[in-house]
Amino acid sequence: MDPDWLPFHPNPSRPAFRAPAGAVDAHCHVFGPQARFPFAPERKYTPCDASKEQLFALRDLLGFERNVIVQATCHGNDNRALLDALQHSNGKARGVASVARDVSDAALEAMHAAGVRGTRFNFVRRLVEFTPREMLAEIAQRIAPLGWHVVVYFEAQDLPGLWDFFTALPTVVVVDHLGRPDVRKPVDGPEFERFVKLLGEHPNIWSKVSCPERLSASGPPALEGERNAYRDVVPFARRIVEAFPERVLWGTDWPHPNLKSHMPDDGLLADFIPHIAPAPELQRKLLVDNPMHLYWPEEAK
Ligand code: 0GY
Repeated sequence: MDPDWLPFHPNPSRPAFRAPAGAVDAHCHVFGPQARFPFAPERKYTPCDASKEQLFALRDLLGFERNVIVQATCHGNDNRALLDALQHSNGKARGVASVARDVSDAALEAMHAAGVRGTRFNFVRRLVEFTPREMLAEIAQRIAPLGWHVVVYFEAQDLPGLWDFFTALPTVVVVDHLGRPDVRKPVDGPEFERFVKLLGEHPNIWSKVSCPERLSASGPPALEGERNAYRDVVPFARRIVEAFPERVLWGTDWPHPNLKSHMPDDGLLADFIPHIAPAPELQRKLLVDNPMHLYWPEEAK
């Protein structure tokens, strides 16, 4: 399969937003290099290489200090690129891996030592084949004693069918990208209310308030350099940040895998933060306290 998506922004702008000291980009990826870490044969898309060095340079440009690197489906259950990045991060990156039910205890322990603190279950139909729930439940039981959590990715219309599975999980559960709401629907309509209820009723469920560039219906900025893009996502993200300030995370999603419409300027994405978390106190929770609690608990205040 040839690369089938756009390369990431070659020259992201420096954001106007000043992140608080210790800020964590809690959702980003590394891919390849393909020659060393081949992509999974069962993948649904092929990204271009996105190296740890490029990720760490972006971190510095944006004024962040740490990364949470998340395994994406294009690498399947082969976490070597992720582990390599963690091991070369000087302790400044932790990870979310993807594991199979038959993963050995030794492999889990090695991942933990490298900085993995969670596993990801993907329910987005365009990205993965169906994985039986009982297998995922078994994986959750395996990783719970390590203190890991489960990251879940799904689309809003699938939440009713996943509700019972998510709410029975024995760990913290982090939902990617606000549960992918359809932002053309009202923020107080039944679909998003269901998501708010999920977090409201289950104190172990968290949400990433990331990826306005994926969720926006109004689309990319009309002009290069325009800093007013993706505003239709703001009410959704802001509602979750304000209702659950202790259970939200933010990430760039660099290098924006499988995004077909456009490639966002990561500086512009960072400038989105004060719109969804206006008060400095909210920003500190979103970018520092919450990710530290989940990924570096031994250092968290
Ligand atoms: C993201 C979003 C996407 C891809 C993946 O694991 C993945 O391949 O998560 C997507 O296509 O929406 O968070 O990277």
